[in-house]
Amino acid sequence: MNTKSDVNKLPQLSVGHGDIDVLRSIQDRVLWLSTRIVDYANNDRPNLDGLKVGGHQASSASLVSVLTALYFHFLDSEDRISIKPHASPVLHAIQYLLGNLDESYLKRLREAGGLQSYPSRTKDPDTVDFSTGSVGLGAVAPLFAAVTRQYVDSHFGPREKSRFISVIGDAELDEGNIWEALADPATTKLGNVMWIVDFNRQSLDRIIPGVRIEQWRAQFEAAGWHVREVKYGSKLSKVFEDEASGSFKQWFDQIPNEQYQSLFGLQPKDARERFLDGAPQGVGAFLERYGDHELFEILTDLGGHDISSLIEAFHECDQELNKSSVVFAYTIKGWHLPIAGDKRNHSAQVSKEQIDNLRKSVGLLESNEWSRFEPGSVEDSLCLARGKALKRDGGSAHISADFPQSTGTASSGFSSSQETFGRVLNEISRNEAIRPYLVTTAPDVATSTNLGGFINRHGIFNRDMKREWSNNSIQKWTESPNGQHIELGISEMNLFTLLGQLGMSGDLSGQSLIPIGTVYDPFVLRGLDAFIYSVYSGSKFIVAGTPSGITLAPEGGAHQSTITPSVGVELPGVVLMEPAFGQALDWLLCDAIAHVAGAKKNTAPDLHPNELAFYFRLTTRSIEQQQFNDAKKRIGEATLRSQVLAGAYRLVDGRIAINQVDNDRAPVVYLAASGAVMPEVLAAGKQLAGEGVVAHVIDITSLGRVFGSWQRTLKQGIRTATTPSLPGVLRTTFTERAPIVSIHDGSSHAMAWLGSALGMPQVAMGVDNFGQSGNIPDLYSIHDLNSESIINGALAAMSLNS
Ligand SMILES: Cc1ncc(C[n+]2csc(CCOP(=O)(O)OP(=O)(O)O)c2C)c(N)n1
Ligand SMILES: [Mg+2]
Repeated sequence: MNTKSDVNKLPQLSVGHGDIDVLRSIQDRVLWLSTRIVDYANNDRPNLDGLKVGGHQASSASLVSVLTALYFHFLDSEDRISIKPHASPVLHAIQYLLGNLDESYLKRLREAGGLQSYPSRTKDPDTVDFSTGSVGLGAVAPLFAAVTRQYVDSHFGPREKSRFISVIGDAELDEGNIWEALADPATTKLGNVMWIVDFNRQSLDRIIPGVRIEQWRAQFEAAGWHVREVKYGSKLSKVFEDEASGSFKQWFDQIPNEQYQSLFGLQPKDARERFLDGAPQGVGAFLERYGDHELFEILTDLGGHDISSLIEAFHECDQELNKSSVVFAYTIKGWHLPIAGDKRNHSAQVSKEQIDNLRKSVGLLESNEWSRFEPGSVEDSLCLARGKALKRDGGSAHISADFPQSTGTASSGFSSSQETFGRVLNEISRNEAIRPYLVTTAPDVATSTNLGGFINRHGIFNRDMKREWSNNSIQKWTESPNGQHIELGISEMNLFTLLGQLGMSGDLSGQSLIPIGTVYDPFVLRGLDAFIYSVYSGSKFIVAGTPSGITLAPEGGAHQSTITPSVGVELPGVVLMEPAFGQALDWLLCDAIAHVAGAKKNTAPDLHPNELAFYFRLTTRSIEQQQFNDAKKRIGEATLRSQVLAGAYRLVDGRIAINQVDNDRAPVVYLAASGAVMPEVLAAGKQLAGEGVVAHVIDITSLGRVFGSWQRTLKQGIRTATTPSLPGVLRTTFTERAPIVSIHDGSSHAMAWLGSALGMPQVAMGVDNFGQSGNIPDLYSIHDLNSESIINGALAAMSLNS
């Protein structure tokens, strides 16, 4: 039973946290403000474009009790919390009452520069620990933040305890990424994780069919979680105390969601009849003792709106030191609003008259409807006290080290970029000033992406020492609390979610890290939502997609990536790198590591200021390194390095290559390419030179940076109504006006803008069909990437120019 008098007996309800009546009064105000925030944006703010502004009053009302209990009683300043996207008005209403948000923002929901429709770490004016919006992603983020904290505590000493809390919608449980997250051994036994499911049995379209709780309970328990239900409010609990209530309770637990939800639209008398439809013998007779109105109140009295029951459940979860917990809080979508429980209430809004009634019911007038509580009132005192108690000392431990520009990893003879990646990483981890901050992770592809050397040297992270059962001198994968690789099962979603959280550990766990993940390039797309989520949240990390393209030839079409370069180029905050040569990769990786560590601004000129994630698209194809060394001699190491970092350099100067007296009158063409296909490009260039064509070979080391520079200069021109200048990187590499052939082991589309940037005709060559198994010569021939096709492409480009 959860009456007010019982609350005082709760063990953890300490003095200073306010009693339940005060919390209820705050809860009413939170309901009012969150409803009015949406109402104002839609009905009071001038609407310039005629679009419905939107907002979710019902989804918000569903959580006012849970969030009031959390913010005004349960949370500590060190806790980190993720809040269901559609309850953002509740979050901001609470931040306002706590003194963390200026009143003016309450009128600015869904307005540019105002409150975001869904909680945003990077765009909201008040503190948001986890962005949410794409359901499921923000839900699991705190779980991976807790994994990160465990790692940080283990390597850098324990921080002050944080609980990682997720408040999620019940339909979010339909998203597969939730179950991928729960299933991974890396996320188990985290006693500081608590999820609260807003169990309102409604999604966007419908009442969720049947009764799902048994299934959810079994799934969470199977993953080792503690499951707690907060189902009955105090009125229901009181009724169930009566021994004669057995059949009623049984029916209340069994009644299908659709039937139960339909009660909300009925008059109390009809609700009784509806509830009893299909009920077993005896239920009707038992309920005779209650009048229609009283019965309606009992039937709709759910635990997710009973603050004391919620608090009790949260504290119970706190006792679980070795298990994550999930609380199913039974709630009503649209609680205490006229749209409560209505199956079409997801985006419904209450009328002006209903707003007036709600305002009146919480004792406010139009003149003071936005005010905080009366100064000196008990509610005001609690708001002030909680505002103070939840203040967090910011401050993240930055990494201060001298970051090398190069590891000096030898690049001569033949090597592949994937192999060089492994060697550079290994080399950089010898630097004791940097080594402690490096953390790698992979979804079951660590060995096949060349992380093996790093893992042999630095081990696998496990919070417990693990016994080694088989001695393997080649693969020494010791698992210990000191290990620096977090091995995941095959879930690219988990990879990018974890990378995202590792890359925010400065903010969320007080210690910055340098996270590096590897993944087969085609499967970047399996984790794409989490990749987007992580950069949207402001995380910094490095990811290597390897191997990539059709160059992993015998592996066949299912493993060949074609559209990933576009993803890397187009995703804001992501920098796509695809160096062909080892030395270039070494420079780029060293630079990316320094950048992720927050050690410096970019060293390369013209760079986008908002670079967050560095995406290296690599290959297992071994290629001759000599050509790069020749270019280094010609250009000079320092200049070449800055060009490589800026995204492109001239690998072959066609004018030198043709070695022809009448050089000036020779036709000119650019062969611009990235990565694995470079040997074919060089061969084509050589042949063209032999035929008297000036064929400059441009190695695009970072398509992302070149594109970013171009777009920035264009936008600058557009904004200032001036002729856009050509960005430095294009000016220094494409020094003369000539047609272009782009060649890429990826969709031809990703580089197809180059001609437009340079104002010249372009032939874009790439892989625009699904692949198949084969060897590289066969596949390059099938996809027109062999040197003969490239030469024909060059001729086509030159003819377009004539
Ligand atoms: C990945 C994703 N798919 C679809 C949506 C659109 N959408 C927004 S809310 C919602 C239903 C959410 O239901 P629930 O989580 O139960 O929240 P409630 O509104 O009931 O509190 C859907 C489908 C979304 N935001 N994200
Ligand atoms: Mg729901």
